[in-house]
Amino acid sequence: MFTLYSGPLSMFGAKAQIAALEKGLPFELVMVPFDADDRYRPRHAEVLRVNPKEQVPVLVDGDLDLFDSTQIFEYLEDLAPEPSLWPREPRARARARRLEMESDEVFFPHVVRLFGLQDAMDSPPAVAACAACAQFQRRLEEQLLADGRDWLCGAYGYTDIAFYMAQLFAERKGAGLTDDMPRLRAWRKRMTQRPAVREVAGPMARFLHGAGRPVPAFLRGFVGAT
Ligand SMILES: N[C@@H](CCC(=O)N[C@@H](CS)C(=O)NCC(=O)O)C(=O)O
Repeated sequence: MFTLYSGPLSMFGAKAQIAALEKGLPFELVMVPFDADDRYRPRHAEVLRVNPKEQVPVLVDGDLDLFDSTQIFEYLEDLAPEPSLWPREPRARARARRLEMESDEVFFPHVVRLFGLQDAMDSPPAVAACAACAQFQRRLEEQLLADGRDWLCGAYGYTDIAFYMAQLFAERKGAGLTDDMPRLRAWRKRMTQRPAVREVAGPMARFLHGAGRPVPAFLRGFVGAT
């Protein structure tokens, strides 16, 4: 049994938590403090001990300390190879890993830029960040979900988990899915129906609601709002 340190609005922690639930692995979840200014203060002692970047998620399994959601994915995959959450074929696997990385490191940074621009969504940097998000999402809509495919990289897996969390935050910050992305909307609905995803997205929606923050429309069912 390992311990996973995450935060109530940690999109990277949520990735790791969903994956652990999908694998059916027993674990203890520790939510680190998170203040009204969206800062992880005070830092949890275990997060400080394990991660020089002082970020969640952190996983502690006996004498093994890990940080970074993608590193945690790899450990979970080795711990519980079934159900596999990466494609088996090497090129398909490489492509899935590439998109998982792009979701975190190409798409999500545009969303992060919007965090500080919520009162200036008409400003050139905000417009550019929204355009970059739309371009990325359109690529998935047109290329990956074509031909009736249900998941981004073949079977359901880590890439779906990573992009679900990244787009959830894009939605919160004004760069969400648009009406011309019906396949991504259907994919998101499929994602939101998965028990592992519900177990993580539900508390996140309720945390937002409890803090008086907007809840994305596709998550409002979790808080009983319309
Ligand atoms: N690449 C890392 C990113 C982790 C990350 O940015 N974590 C955020 C929460 S979602 C955090 O702890 N931020 C606190 C800070 O940077 O001060 C991963 O995949 O785990």
